[in-house]
Amino acid sequence: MSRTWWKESVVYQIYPTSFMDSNGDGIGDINGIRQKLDYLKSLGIDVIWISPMLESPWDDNGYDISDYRRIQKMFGTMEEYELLLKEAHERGLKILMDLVVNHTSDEHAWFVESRSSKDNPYRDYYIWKPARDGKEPNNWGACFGGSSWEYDEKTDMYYLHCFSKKQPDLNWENPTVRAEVFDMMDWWCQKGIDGFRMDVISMISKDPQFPDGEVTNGLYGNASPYCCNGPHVHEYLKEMNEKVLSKYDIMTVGETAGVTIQEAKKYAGYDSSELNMVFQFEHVEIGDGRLGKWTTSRYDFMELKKILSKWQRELHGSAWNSIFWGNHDQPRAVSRFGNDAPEYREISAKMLATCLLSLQGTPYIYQGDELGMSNPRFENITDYRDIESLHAFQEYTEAKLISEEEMLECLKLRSRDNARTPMQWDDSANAGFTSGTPWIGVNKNYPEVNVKAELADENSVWHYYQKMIAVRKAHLGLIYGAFTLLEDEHPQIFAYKRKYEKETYFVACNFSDAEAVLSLPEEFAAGCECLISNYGRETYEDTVKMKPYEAFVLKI
Ligand code: TEU
Ligand code: CA
Repeated sequence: MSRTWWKESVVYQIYPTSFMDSNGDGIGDINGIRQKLDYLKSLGIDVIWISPMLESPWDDNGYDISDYRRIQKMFGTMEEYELLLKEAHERGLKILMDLVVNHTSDEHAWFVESRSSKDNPYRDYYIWKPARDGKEPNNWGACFGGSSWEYDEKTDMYYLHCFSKKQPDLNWENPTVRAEVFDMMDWWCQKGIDGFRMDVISMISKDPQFPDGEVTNGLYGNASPYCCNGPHVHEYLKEMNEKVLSKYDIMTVGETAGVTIQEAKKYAGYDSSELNMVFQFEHVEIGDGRLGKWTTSRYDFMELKKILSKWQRELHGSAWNSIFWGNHDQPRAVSRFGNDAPEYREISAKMLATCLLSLQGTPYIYQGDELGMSNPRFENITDYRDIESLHAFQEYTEAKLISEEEMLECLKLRSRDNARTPMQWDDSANAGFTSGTPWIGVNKNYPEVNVKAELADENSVWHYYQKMIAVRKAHLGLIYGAFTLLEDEHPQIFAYKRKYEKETYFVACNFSDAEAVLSLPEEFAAGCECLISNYGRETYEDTVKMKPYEAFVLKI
């Protein structure tokens, strides 16, 4: 196993709109991030992934880019971005750019040209189809509601948009599109960015037949089988690697919704010459029902354990994992996988940190999870901002697939806005995030859950994250070690061994609010070094009565 910086890094994701507002307009910005670089350095992270900050009409909070080479005004200027890069590098921190090239904004100059006429040179930068029987070319539903096809009167054709109608999909079959994207990527690498998180990169090659999908929600066909992991996706990524990625010492992570183990080995295989790693989503989709993520059921622990173990076991030796509980699209980790009740929020957040930072793969910490930030549980649909949540609420309640009350309960658990409330810096107004009016409500628990309070409390979630990051970095076995699942059938405990050269580690995480009995493996029973315990225990022997959400790491 060759040692590599991006395998040994801990990544911190910043959602810039909600991280820190330096100019009082209620929206986070670049200078706000610069102010917090020392905070991030003190946590012990190495790489910062920042969600898009490029010019955008803000239909999907910046994942609809209208100019790939200009910084979005509300975040600041190119000079401020370059200063951020410089000051991050001065601290030994790297910065990943969020690359959104499956689609652009409909306000991108390319699309404005493309839609202007059928023989415009940019026409084939996008995917245009004629009507089928006077209607959309197929039955695909868009991720943000409605059909995946938008009719354009001017040229009497439909264009494809897998997300919102303001996010037309680029036509990657067109070599000129690929060349434009690679040129833009190179331009950013020349500026000194340290890599890319690649938005829905598994979707850049579609099934050329564009067949109808299975109707699962009673409204539209499921497009995923025909627009994820398509026929040319690996060809395009090999070309990207050859023309751009291979020229720089950068890190790449692909967002590959719908990816299987076999596909992941193609995207991120050590011998694939494509990407360094990918995000898989099987664990965060546990509990999905007939309306997909819109459910109030949390998750089945045994399924979670099975999925995480599968990815640990089956990628080992052939591809590198990424490990995450949350991001800007997911609810808060402690609400989704831990327990955000006051008596369990902190201890279960520490348990999740223990698991996140003791598995093989690059760990990704989402802003605020190091505090144990939880879902805000907004009461009204007017509290929500996310296009996905708002469209789903409207579409599903109007179609009478679910009541408004039930849908609000689903939003409280699964809406993307749960992770997009402002970062909680202190107990002053708006949690110290802004001196203005925040673009979205602040979680009401900010007086208790905030950076200032947690830095002052050595038993805080924050200090536990800092310590667990340090434990991971001090023990290569927790990074590179082979994973073996133990206690496969235990209904509460996720226990596993990590073996690396002469070192063996034992990790146990109680995912339940009840006590759980665990017999330590023979080699650990006679007492060994306890590297960390979220209950502060120093030794573990023989048979352990684990407390609710107890977690620990042992080493021999
Ligand atoms: O997300 C891709 C995606 O599939 C999301 O819709 C996510 O899986 C879903 O919301 C979870 O329920 C990426 C970005 O991360 C997301 O923020 C963008 O909205 C989307 O692509 C379009 O760019
Ligand atoms: Ca601002």
